[in-house]
Amino acid sequence: MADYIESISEAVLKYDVELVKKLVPEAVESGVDPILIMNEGLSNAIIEIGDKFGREEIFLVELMIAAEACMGGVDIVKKIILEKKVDAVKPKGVIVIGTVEGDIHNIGKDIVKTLLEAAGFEVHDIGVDQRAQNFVKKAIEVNAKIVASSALLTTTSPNQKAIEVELKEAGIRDKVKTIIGGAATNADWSREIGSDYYASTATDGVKIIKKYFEDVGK
Ligand code: B12
Repeated sequence: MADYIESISEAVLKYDVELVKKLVPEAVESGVDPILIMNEGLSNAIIEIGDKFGREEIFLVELMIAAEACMGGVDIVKKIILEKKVDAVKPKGVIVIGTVEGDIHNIGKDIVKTLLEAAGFEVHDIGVDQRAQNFVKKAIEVNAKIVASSALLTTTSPNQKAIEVELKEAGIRDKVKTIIGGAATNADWSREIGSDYYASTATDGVKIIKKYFEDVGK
């Protein structure tokens, strides 16, 4: 099992998109937990690549190819997780999710979305590079109880604050809870901008959201 996780990581680190696409379904077939594949095989590898990029050891183009390999793997895991979803009958709650304006990072957001859907929530993904107004517009349209935003860049995380402001301006701040995540965020940032919750991982985010809906109902 650990061998598969390691091989998947190595394939991302070697920018081998095809090998990632081959190994991921094989790993699942042989009983490796798909969530482990996302969190340890794929995410850890892309974060290592990001560190190399940060230290200027690799070029942007290499970062992009590694991201493509990682996304290829995440897409396969997503399909597998959602196929296995059992409690699809009645959604447990409505959530709007997206990546903030100026930011096109979607891997983490997509993992959060997949795990939420697998847990039975109705998730409206507005995509990447989304203005605060779009989060609010969608929340009103679908009557969401949670607005979740992802920010990976220190230059774009202020747009999570903009979501708080827009929710207030629309007069619905007391009707929805906000949760933030992504590498540019932390608990202090969450407190500073007044978001209700922060999670450092997709799994923790899903736990928080599940607990919220269990406590208050839909
Ligand atoms: C892959 C990647 C890219 C890919 C993105 C591909 C894609 N489709 O997403 C590409 C190559 C396009 C890219 C571009 C850029 N990137 Co980039 N990128 C990364 C990298 C390596 C990994 C991000 C990632 O996918 N991680 C894996 C996922 C699973 O982790 P995650 O997103 O953090 O999500 C997890 C949690 O945070 C959480 N989570 C995430 N969102 C949410 C939301 C909620 C609600 C919750 C509850 C939880 C949650 O759940 C996830 C799973 O547990 C990071 C390095 C890093 N350490 O983050 C740099 C990084 C974020 N990028 C960086 C930079 C600088 C850029 C560019 C500006 C580069 C350039 N010069 O052009 C551009 C910006 C483009 C833009 N406008 O957005 C910097 C940011 C520096 C900073 N402090 O602002 C980083 C940190 C790299 C570095 N060390 O320098 N990037």
